[in-house]
Amino acid sequence: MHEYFPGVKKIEFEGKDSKNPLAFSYYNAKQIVGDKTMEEHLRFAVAYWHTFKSTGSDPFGSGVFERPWNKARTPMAIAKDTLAANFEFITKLGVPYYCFHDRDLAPEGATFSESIKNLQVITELAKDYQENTGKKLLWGTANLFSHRRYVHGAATNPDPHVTACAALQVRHAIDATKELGGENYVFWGGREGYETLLNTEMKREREQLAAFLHLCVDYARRIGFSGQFLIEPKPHEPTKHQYDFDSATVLGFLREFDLYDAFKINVEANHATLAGHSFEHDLAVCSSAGKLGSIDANMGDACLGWDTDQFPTDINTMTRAMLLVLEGGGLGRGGLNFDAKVRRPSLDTADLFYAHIGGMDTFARALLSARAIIEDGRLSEFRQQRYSGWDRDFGKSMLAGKESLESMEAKALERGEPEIPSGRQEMLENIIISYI
Ligand code: XLS
Ligand code: NI
Ligand code: NI
Repeated sequence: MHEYFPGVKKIEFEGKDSKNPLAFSYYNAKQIVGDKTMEEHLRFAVAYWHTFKSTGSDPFGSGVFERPWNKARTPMAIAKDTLAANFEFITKLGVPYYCFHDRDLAPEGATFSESIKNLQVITELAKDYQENTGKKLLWGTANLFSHRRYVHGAATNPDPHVTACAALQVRHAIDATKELGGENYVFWGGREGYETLLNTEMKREREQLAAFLHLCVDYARRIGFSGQFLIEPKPHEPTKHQYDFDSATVLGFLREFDLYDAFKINVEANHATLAGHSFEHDLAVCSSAGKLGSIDANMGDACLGWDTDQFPTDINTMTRAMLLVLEGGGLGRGGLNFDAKVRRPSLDTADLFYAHIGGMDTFARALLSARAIIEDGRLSEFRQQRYSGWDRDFGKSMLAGKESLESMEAKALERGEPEIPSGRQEMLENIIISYI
């Protein structure tokens, strides 16, 4: 069988003093951290689109990556080569999962039937690779944003004919995900949003999106797909106003249209920051609602206002993220999908390994630090103390609905002006710093 990464052997853990760029310094898959191995905590996935299909193109120039798996003469031959490269890559990297869009896996055909067939053929091959390598699918999704037919959106399109095309695509993407034992299925908004209200009826578009998602839920139930459905929020890009702006907006949308129980959220770090939040904020919104489904692990660039999809290297941010994940009971059937791409000048296939190794080591360190911070206990103790009034007498009684404005007023009058304590932010930040 052809080897696409001949210079690379299985990436091993060598410890933090290692100078080998093709080794892990912190990620030690079988190391026990608390109640699970690192591998079980982190559930890493490689994103097919960035790692294998990204060309390095930008608005100023076309593709520059000359990937050996993208060279065959027909689109289906390329798809087969790419599949081989994917399984070689995730096996050498030691990552348990991958994620794809239907169109990453198999090319669009000349007709709808051909597109469906292409996906089925590659899905069968992927199934064999999974069986032979033990690798698994974290999630699948449908690309409802690249093709010309979707310029005005998919489910939110002013023409239901286009929405029918999207339905066809999602149906087969769910089938492929089910066939491959995918643990989740993701809906990212793509072009579900708008450029100008001059040509847009927002009320209709949001109702269409909800009706479409109901069809998807019904279909998945009917065919017995047991994976978790996830929505991935993003505030802008490609459209100016994306309907799934952030996690809080999506949770409100799900409630409004009776979809709440059927979905969790896939939080992407760079999308949260584009929405003007921190990554932690969006994680906290989900986790406090019991809705944290999975994570697209990447980061943006503070100097650039778009989805730069860089590999995560910021230990401070990722430690705070892992704190939230651990405090919320872990990732469940979700995982950490590297929705991240190497920069345009990172031309070599070796760069794909360096990028993922860095991301994995960052999260391994973040996991270890977060676990140590939890064991230290000072942070949670401080927070518990800060709210302890709500666990006592009239705090508790107000929460139980047993007080009135009058009875609360009586308490205020009785107790007089409260003493106000410090929030201690800097002291708490120092606890984090001492562990990273
Ligand atoms: C784009 C999104 C996309 C989703 C999957 O910004 O992150 O890659 O994760 O459609
Ligand atoms: Ni994403
Ligand atoms: Ni993104």
